[in-house]
Amino acid sequence: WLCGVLAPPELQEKTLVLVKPDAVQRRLVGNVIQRFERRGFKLVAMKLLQADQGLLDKHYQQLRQKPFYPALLAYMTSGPLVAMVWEGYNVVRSTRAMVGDTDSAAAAAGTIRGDFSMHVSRNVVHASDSVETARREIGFWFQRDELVAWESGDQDYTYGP
Ligand code: IDP
Repeated sequence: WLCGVLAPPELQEKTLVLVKPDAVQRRLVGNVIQRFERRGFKLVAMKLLQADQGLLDKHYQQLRQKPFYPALLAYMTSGPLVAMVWEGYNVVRSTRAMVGDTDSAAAAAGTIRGDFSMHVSRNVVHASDSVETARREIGFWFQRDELVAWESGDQDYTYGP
């Protein structure tokens, strides 16, 4: 039965999505999940947690010198967030397109940020920006055994034979 579980490598690309604390407070978690499910991506890990500074310092290591970093840290630790790993063909690139521009005002309608957020400082979701970043970020947020490999019954209908 294991043969069925092993999708080809190009279908196993993974990305980290965080549903940020503003979105949890605003009861948008289901809506965000639904968009990725509906697209056809496969959920392989998910948890609700309260992030601490140590984790965020690693996650946002490129931004630690930015003037807005203290505010970003306060926002990201203000309440629980939902961390998820989604898998599928070109999932990193597709997810970034679905999330929309960092600046909510520039995010296209139809994107998550374009539909649900008003300001860069409360922009609802995070999504990894490259396959390499995703690999690193997933390692910050999840233990290896928290990722579940499972056979997706609709694979032929989603990707073709
Ligand atoms: P991204 O989330 O679209 O990848 P990054 O530039 O990596 O964008 O920034 C990470 C996060 O930092 C943003 O999603 C946003 O929450 C926050 N951020 C970025 N720029 C600003 C800013 O100018 N003011 C406040 N927060 C910002």
